[in-house]
Amino acid sequence: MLIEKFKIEELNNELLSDHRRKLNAVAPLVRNVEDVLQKLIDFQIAIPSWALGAGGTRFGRFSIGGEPRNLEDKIEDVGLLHALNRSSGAISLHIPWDIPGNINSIRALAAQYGLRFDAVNSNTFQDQPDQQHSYKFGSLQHVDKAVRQQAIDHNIEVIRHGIELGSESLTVWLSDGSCFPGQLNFRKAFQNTLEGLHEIYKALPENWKMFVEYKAYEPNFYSMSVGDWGQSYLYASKLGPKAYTLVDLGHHLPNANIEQIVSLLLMEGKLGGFHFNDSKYGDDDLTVGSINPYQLFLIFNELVEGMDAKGMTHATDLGWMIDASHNVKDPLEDLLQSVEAIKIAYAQALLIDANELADARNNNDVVRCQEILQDAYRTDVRPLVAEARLRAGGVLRPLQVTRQLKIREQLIKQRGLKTVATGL
Ligand code: AFD
Ligand code: MN
Ligand code: MN
Repeated sequence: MLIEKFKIEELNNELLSDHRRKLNAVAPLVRNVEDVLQKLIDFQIAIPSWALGAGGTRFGRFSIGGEPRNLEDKIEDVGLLHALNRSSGAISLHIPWDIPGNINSIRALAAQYGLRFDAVNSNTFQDQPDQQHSYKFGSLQHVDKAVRQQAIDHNIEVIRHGIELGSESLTVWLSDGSCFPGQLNFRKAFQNTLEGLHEIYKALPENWKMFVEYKAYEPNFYSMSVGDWGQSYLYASKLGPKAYTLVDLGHHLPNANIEQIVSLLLMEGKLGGFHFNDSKYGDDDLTVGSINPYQLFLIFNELVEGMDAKGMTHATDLGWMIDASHNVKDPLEDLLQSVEAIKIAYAQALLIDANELADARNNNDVVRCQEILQDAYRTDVRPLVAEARLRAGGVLRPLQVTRQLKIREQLIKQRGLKTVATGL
């Protein structure tokens, strides 16, 4: 669904005076407002192809209606998000859920919406109907070499698809592990996994990155073969300079200090990117910023400070992606909320004066340290985020517009009420 330029302007015009009033209140509080706005304009967050329909839970799945039926529809949905917020200019595909039929027309369709292809994701956590060996007892860690080889071959095939699409990274998330004590030899599982990752690593093109994603538990409940950042870091270090750790915000045990993990991985040059979401208990895949926006802000504070210390480019030197699932909200609205939450946290982190914070730290002025952080966090930066969106050609209020234009109703008319996306 394309939204015409004039429509966007018309919608913005009605809100412009209200926007200006709010912007004028916050802009003078920001030291380097033009620089902040440019950074916000540049910052793009990739949308995963599996987040555009109703994910459901293991108990059930409730249709939203008008869900994408195929890869073309998924690209169209991300294109719509990007037209509204100008911050979702990339899509991340899961193979084999989203194998492009005609690569040229898929590339042309994405280009039409101004989208690029972000990391490609492999899948060795499910058995496919035509698959020879089962992943029931793991993939790269498996005791049987034939199963391991099948998983390696699959990942190499995913890289091949990625090359055709113009992706530049592979994300490997392994559901491997064990459900019961004694089931696995930890060392052998690690060594097998490392060996397999090595084979995959060798197939990466020169300019590619490999992201090794960790997860504390689920679907295995006793051990995971890449269970935490330490294990991921170990694999990434042994693999070589193209391998990095990927942090999914929902993949830690409760109360983990994620911002500290982020800071140290960044310091070591081994932080590859993010899967943003939010959670209360586990891998809940909730809307970014819906449960713990302060934690998100603290993470961005470490990112901005750590990337600046290394002279990195915020927008492009790490992989930024959402990884969420939707049970009760319209996925398009949910994703707009997530992107907005990320940009708000980023904008707040950009407000922090690193020198001032360093000075407070050096004087052991703990109170001032907290004040500096919370001053930034409690600044309403929403008008800045909206201004960046406006300048980039987006709409001032994406959520409001989605409802005004009755996007979901239109999609239901176009696609039907009971459609299910591939992979869901
Ligand atoms: C998993 C991981 C991961 C994977 C996805 C598949 O977070 O990134 O690709 O779900 O649906 O929990
Ligand atoms: Mn993830
Ligand atoms: Mn997850």
